[in-house]
Amino acid sequence: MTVEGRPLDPIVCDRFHPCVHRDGSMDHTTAMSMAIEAACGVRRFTSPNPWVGAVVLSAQGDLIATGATEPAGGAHAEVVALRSAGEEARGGTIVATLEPCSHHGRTPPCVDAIIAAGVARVVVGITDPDPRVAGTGLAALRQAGIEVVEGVLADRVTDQLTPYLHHRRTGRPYVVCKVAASLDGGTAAPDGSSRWITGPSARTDVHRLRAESDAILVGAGTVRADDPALTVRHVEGRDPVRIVLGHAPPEARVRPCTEWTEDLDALLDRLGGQGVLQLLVEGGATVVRSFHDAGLIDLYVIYLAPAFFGGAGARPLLGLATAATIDDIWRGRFVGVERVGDDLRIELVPQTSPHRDKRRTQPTGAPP
Ligand code: AOF
Ligand code: ZN
Repeated sequence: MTVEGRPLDPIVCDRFHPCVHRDGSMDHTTAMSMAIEAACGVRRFTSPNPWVGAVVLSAQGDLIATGATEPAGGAHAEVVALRSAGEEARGGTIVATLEPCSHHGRTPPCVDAIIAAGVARVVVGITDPDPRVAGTGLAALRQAGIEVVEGVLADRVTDQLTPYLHHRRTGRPYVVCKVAASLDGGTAAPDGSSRWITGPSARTDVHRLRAESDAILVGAGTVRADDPALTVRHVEGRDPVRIVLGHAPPEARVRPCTEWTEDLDALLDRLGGQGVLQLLVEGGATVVRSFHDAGLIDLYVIYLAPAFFGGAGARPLLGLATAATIDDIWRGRFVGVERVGDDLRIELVPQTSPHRDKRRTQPTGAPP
C-alpha cells in the first residue's frame, strides 16, 4: 500500500498513536486524527464558533505544528497552527477539520493566512455550512492555485461538530436532554426522593455535558423541588446560561436566570439567534415531555443505574402518555452506549435523525 507514491511503513498506527512513516512523514488521515484530537481539547471554549483543529506538515510531510480554535474573538485553528509553524509551512500541507473561512468576521480570513504562508496543499474534513463560508473558502484556495483535498475522516469530523453543524443549518441550538433513572425507568420514589440514583462518575459526566452546553434549561417545578445551581463543577468549563421554564423563586440558586413563559419554538429561535449552539434540558419530567412531544430533542442522554425501584409507584423516566398499542410506541436509535462508573450512559436519537451510530466511527482494532 502506498500513500501519494510513498510506501506506507507505519511504526505505530492505531487510534491513539499517530501513524508515522519511517522517514518521519505523516499521512493525511493520521494528521486529520491529530487535528480532531486538538479540536477535542477546545470543545468547551470556542462557542459560538466551532471547535476546529489544524495540523501543519512540511513539504516533506513532517509534522511541524498543531493548532486549535481560540475562544471567540481569538485566532482560528489554522492561524494558530501556521503561527507556530512559521517559515516551515512554505510548500507544505495544512490539514484542518473544517473548511477554512474566507470572510472577515471577528478575525481576518484564514484563507488569506494560508495563501500568505505559501502552503501548497489544504486537506479538510468537511465544508463549513456557515452561510458566510459555505464552499467559498475552498474555492478561494483553489483559485490561488492551492491543491485542495476534501472529505478526510469526514464522518468523525461531522460527529465531533454535530451541534455546530445543526445550529448553522437550522438556526437553532442542538437540544440535548439528560435524564437519570433506575434500570426499570424510575426517576424518583413516590415520596419524591431522588438523590442520588446514579453514582459520582455519572454526575461528573453531567457536568461535562453542562460545560459543553451554552444554555441549560429546567422547569420551575425542579427549581422549587431541588433548588439546583446548574453551574459547572467537577470539570473545567464555562457555566451555561440558565433558563427556567416558568418563574424561579427570588432566592433560587439558579439566579441570575432567564424566566421563559412563551412557547418552546420561540425559545429555540431566540437562543439560536443569540449563538447558543447546544441547549441542555435537565428536567423535570413535565419539561422533558413537552420537548419530547414537540419533537424538539435531538439527543437523549440517559444515565441508567443498576437499581430497581420496583412496582409502579416510582416517577417514570419521561412522563410520557402511554401508547395505546404497539404500533404507537415511540422508537429511537441508540448511537452510543458506554459504562460510566457503575452506571450506563445511553445516547439515543429519534429514529429519523441523520446521526450515525458512533460504533461505526471506530477504526478496526480500536478499543471498544
Ligand atoms: C475556521 N477555523 O478555527 C474556526 C472557523 O467571527 P470569526 O472571525 O471568529 O468567524 C467565525 C466563523 O468562522 C464561524 O462562524 C465559522 O464559520 C468560522 N470558524 N473557521 O476556518 C476555525 N473556528
Ligand atoms: Zn477561519
